[in-house]
Amino acid sequence: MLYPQNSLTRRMVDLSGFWQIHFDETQSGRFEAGFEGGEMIAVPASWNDQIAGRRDYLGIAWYQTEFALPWGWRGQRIFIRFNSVNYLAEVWLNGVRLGEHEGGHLPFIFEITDHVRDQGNTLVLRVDGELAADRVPPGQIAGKENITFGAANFPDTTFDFFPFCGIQRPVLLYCIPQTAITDITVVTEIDGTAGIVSVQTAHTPGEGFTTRCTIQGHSTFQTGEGENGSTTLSIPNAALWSPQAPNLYALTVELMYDGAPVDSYTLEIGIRTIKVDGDRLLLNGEPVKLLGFGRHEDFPVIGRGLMPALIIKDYGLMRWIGANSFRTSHYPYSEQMMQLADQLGFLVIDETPAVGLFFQEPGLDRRSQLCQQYIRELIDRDKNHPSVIMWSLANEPHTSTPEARRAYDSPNFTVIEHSSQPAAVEAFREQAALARALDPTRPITLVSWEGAVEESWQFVDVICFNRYNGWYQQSGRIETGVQRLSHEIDVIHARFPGPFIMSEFGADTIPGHHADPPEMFSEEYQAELLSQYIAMLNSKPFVVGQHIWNLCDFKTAQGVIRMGSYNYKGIFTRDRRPKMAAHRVRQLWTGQTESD
Ligand code: GCB
Repeated sequence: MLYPQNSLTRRMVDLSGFWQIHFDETQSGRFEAGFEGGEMIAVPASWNDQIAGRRDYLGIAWYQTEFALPWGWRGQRIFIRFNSVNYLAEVWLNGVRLGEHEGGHLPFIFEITDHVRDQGNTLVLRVDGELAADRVPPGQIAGKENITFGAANFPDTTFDFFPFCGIQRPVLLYCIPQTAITDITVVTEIDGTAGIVSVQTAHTPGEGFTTRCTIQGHSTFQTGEGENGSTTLSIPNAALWSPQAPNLYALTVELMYDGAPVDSYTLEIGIRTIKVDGDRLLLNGEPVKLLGFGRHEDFPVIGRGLMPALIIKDYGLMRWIGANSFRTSHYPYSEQMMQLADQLGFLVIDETPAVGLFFQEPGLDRRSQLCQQYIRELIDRDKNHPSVIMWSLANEPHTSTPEARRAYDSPNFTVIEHSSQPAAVEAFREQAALARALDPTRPITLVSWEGAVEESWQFVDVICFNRYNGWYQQSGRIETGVQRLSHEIDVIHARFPGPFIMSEFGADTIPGHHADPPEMFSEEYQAELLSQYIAMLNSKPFVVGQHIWNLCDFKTAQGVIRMGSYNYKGIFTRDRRPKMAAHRVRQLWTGQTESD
């Protein structure tokens, strides 16, 4: 999927601004053609903390805006693109239903060429933010104990972040030529000092078209027998892409007719390889270690809405602390975040919105289909980013059987046969195969807290493990917790050899709360816990990554383990001020002290 852009042949305008919203608690209204008397709402941004009294509203809301067709677009093909609407969106233009899309965080597009007027267009969305057991991420099963937290949450999520709703990323209106480039897929290899760039292109069907691909002075043609083509460019003495030197090349694809370009699209690409070799993760043939974070798109007032300044701020914080990597926990991040990862040189574990899954409860078929849809949409969206080095199929699905859990929780981590539920194994077998078929070039992972009883790890290339010893377990006893964890990691590695990433570890910390000796929730405790984890992880050669949970404090549902409905495991506060641990981690990761 190509991000809209302005070029010689393409135009794009952003419909962000003040729209109207009508909350439809009783679900009685049909407002396909528009409505009177709504409230004002800023798009993009979640509605929850923006509109007074709507923080916990997760029902139906109708959005509307008006727009005119920009001058000169008539005669082109015209589309509307929603970068992210959470959770389910149904869309109408001038009363004509365009379609619907399920799942927040991934873009969707409708062609509106035949429905758009020159002026006075009314765009209407019905957004459904309800949590339900057959959605992904799922809500609770009615009448059952909360599968993740034991005690009830409000709103009743199965995951540990606030279920913000609404139009959370820009809505773009764009036009392309009648016959246009519709897709580009880039794969890079390294041959000695040359970069080998394979480009596959697709265009709308048409006779007599050829495609030209150019990278800074190197160009090749693929002659168009049909709408799909491929070509390979060799770049001598290529400047490779890496965190130390995020070199990018502009690849321009032109669709030619009668010797002249009728469409042109430019993509920033990076020449790099990513491979698993035994216990190592190799970037451009060299071992690489990931230092970084799990994060959230989360900020006061805007909720999960796109805020470009916050993206810059967070990359600045990650740079300062010596991070080179992050995981898009627990859903795909904005396309702007991904573009900057390419430009700034961050290594990204790109995660689908599958979090808090369960496999015995009703709705499994729907949930599994949605997971597959998300894998397709994510790879389609992000396949050309050099920063994306791995696909994460899910975070913390609840996979083990109760018997396996009981045996594993013993001092020696006893692993019994068939430790995962068969339905979970089947689901991840299929998902892993799908991801590999769609992208054979990148490793895949599954992020789990289950430990060596996670049978679905057999399908992935890299183990990503979340664990909170010294916090949820061995509370108050950091050393005991880290020792036990060290042993557990060895047990996991013996069962699932290969590169291992500690994808979450941390401790909730109230900024300004101090204790000596360190005590849970104090700044000292967080700094000490992270130091001991990092030392232990550094001692194991197969550990290729350490991602602290979390970069910043973030909003959650209400529940007894979340004071003020925040997760306080950030090493920066929600408004991005450093806690003591931020300085400690910076010292450990960069060797620099506060005064440097
Ligand atoms: C986890 C989850 C993450 C939570 C974290 C915590 O394992 O993956 O979403 O926020 O634990 O702090 O409990």
